Amino acid sequence: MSDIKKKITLIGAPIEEGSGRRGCAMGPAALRIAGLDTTLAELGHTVTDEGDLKPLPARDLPNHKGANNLQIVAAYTRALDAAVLDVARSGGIPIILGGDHALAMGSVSGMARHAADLGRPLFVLWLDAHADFNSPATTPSGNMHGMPVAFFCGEAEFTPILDKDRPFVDPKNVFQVGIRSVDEREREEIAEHGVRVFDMRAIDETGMAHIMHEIIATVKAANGLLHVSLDVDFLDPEFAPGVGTTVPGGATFREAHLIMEMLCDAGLVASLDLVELNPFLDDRGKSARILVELTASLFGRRILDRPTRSA
Ligand code: Z70
Ligand code: MN
Ligand code: MN
Ligand code: MN
Repeated sequence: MSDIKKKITLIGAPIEEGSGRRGCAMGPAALRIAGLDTTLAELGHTVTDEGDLKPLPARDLPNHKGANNLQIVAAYTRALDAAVLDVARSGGIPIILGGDHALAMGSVSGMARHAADLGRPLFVLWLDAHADFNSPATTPSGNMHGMPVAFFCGEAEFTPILDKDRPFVDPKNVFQVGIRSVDEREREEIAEHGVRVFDMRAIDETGMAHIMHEIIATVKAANGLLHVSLDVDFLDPEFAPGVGTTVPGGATFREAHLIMEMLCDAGLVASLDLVELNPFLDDRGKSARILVELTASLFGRRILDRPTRSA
C-alpha cells in the first residue's frame, strides 16, 4: 500500500489570527526550511508547492464579539475550502502548512465537499491536546483556533462564514486522539454530538496500536476518506516545544510515529493539516523537523519492510 506513489500538493496557510498570539504565520516557512518537499520527493512522490495563500479579509462579515479576527479567519476558510477541493478533485493529496488550527475550517470543508462529490463519507482524525469544539457562543477566549471542529460538525453559530449549503462532517466520523485540555462547555458538546474521543487516559489504558486499529477498521468498513489534522500540541512538549500552548502529558515520539506508520499501511489518508507550529517559540527547529519526520512516516518511510501486525 505504502509503495504507491502519490501526487502531493503543499498549500501554505500562514494564518495566526485564530490563535490570539503571533508566530504561527512563520509556520509554512519553517516546514519548508525543514525540508518537507524534498523529504516527500525522496520517497518517490510527485510534490508541488503552491506557495502561501494570500486571502483578502472578508469585509462582507460584521465583527463578532465571540469570534476574534472573524474577517481574516473567514477569508482563509473560503480560500482553503476552494484550494483543497481543487487539489483533491484533480487526484492530489493536499497538505496544508499552517498556520493556526482555525485553518481546518477551510481544509475540512473542502474535503467534505470532495467526499460528497464522490458519495463517500469523510472521516477526520483530530490529533490534538484540545477538543477545539467551542463556538462563538461558548468560547472562553474568542480565539477561533479553538472552534474548527464545532464549525465543520455544523454548529449553527457559524453559518455566515461559509455558505450554509456546505456539507458538514458527521460528528460520529470525528476521532479525537490525545485530548487532555477540554473546556467545561466543550465536554458537554462533544458528548452531545457523539464525537469519538480517545483522551490520554484511553491511550494509556488501551495503547495507541489498539486505538488506531479500531479507527482504521471503522473508516475502511464505511469506504471513507480520511483527513488527518495534526496540531503540534498533540505531542508532548518534550518533543515539540514550538507551540503557543504547551500542554504536558502528550503523545510520545513513538506513539506519533506509530499512528503515521499504521495510517500509511492502511492507505486511507486523503489530506493532512500540519498546524499550530510556532517557530518563534521553537528550539532550534526541533518541532518543524518532527512534523517533517511524521509526514515522512505517513507517506512511506519505514524502518523495515513488513506489514502492520494484525489487531
Ligand atoms: C481553549 C479556547 C486552543 C490551542 C486550541 C483553548 C483553545 N479551549 N488552544 N488550541 N492551542 O480558547 O477555546
Ligand atoms: Mn487544535
Ligand atoms: Mn491544540
Ligand atoms: Mn451543539
